[in-house]
Amino acid sequence: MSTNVNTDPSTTVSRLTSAAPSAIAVLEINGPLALDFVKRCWRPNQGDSNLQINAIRYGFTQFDSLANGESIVVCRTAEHSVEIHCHGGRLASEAILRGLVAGGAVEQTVKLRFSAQDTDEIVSEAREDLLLASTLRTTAILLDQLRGSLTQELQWIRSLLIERDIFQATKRLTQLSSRSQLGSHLVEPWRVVLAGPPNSGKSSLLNMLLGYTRAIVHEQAGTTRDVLAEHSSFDGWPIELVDGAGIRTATDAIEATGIEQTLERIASADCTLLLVDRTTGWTETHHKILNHCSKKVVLVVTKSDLIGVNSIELLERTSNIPSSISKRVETSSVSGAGLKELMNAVVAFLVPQSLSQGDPVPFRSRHRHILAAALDCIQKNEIDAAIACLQTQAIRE
Ligand SMILES: Nc1nc2c(ncn2[C@@H]2O[C@H](COP(=O)(O)OP(=O)(O)OP(=O)(O)O)[C@@H](O)[C@H]2O)c(=O)[nH]1
Ligand SMILES: [Mg+2]
Repeated sequence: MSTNVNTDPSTTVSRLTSAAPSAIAVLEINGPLALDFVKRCWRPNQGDSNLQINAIRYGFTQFDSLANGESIVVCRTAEHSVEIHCHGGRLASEAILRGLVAGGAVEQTVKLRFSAQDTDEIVSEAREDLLLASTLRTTAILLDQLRGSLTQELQWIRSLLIERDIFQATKRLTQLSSRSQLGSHLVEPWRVVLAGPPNSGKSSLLNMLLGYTRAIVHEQAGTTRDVLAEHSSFDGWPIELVDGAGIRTATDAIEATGIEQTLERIASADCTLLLVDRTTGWTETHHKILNHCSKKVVLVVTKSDLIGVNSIELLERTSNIPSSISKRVETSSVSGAGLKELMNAVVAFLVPQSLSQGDPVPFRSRHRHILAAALDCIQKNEIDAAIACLQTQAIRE
């Protein structure tokens, strides 16, 4: 395909798969001239270049560019629609997309592509977020919303309001709102920060939880200085684990900066794992860290392999651990003891409600605002306004 051809606004090309590198990327060409576009840039490995609907064909790209000779699979999915499946590396798919644009097609963002395809905005949003979901569990929840769970629930609540069944409508709206927190983490991970004095075992625990050595572990106190963040999942929920500098009076300016950054992360964390080394016990530093924790805290007594007594009991008897820390777990990064229990405690904290297959979940801030607005109207006894909040137009952006 030669470059600098006049742009044809009726032919669009979109990337249907995530921009993140993956095994395979899928591009879609749409429009009355889609077939011509594909025929100009594709050389079949055998046979002619006729494309029957739903037939899968193999071949190579033929552009006047670096994308020339790339192995691709071509499938005409409808009269005016053709998919190109290519290697999923960012540059390989980008080169083909650029080749098509240079040939005159117009690039369409995936958001616009999905909006054009779906009559329901929530379905488009679920389709978009599915590209970014990182676990099977969150993928399944988004698939439920793609199949209409949230839309149907909003319609159902709306019909309850029309019938003036305010009690049931409020109950269902409240239940839906209670899933907002969970819904906001289907793509964005929960942030879990490991905090404690130097040498309490933060980096060792990070490595154990990740299942590979990410952070340097050393007996010298003050080993970690930079903040380290890695993505993982606990029981299918996306988690970002953060390790940082041990909290103490800094010995130099670099360590002071690291401690400052770690305290900032603690303050904004969804959950803090407050580590107490069982050989040193609870200290004033733990109180200081606790003052920075804005949300949930799990007390983790580390190095349980070192002494044979129940250190949590010992700790509770000998120190003034605030009773506000209700979750306490004992772990060993040597034996792996307590890790499963710790992960369960974190999940129980972050995802307190249970979810069944097909349950509706508000997963965008737009949905949360609609629910809040509807509940607010009901509280003011403005039922028609609440109905208006939930009607289809309001569900669209
Ligand atoms: N026996 C035993 N030793 C541990 C355990 N966890 C950590 N250690 C040891 O404790 C020392 C400090 O461990 P780190 O994981 O580097 O501690 P840290 O909290 O990250 O320390 P800083 O980065 O200096 O703040 C190392 O010598 C580890 O081998 C454990 O569960 N059991
Ligand atoms: Mg460390």
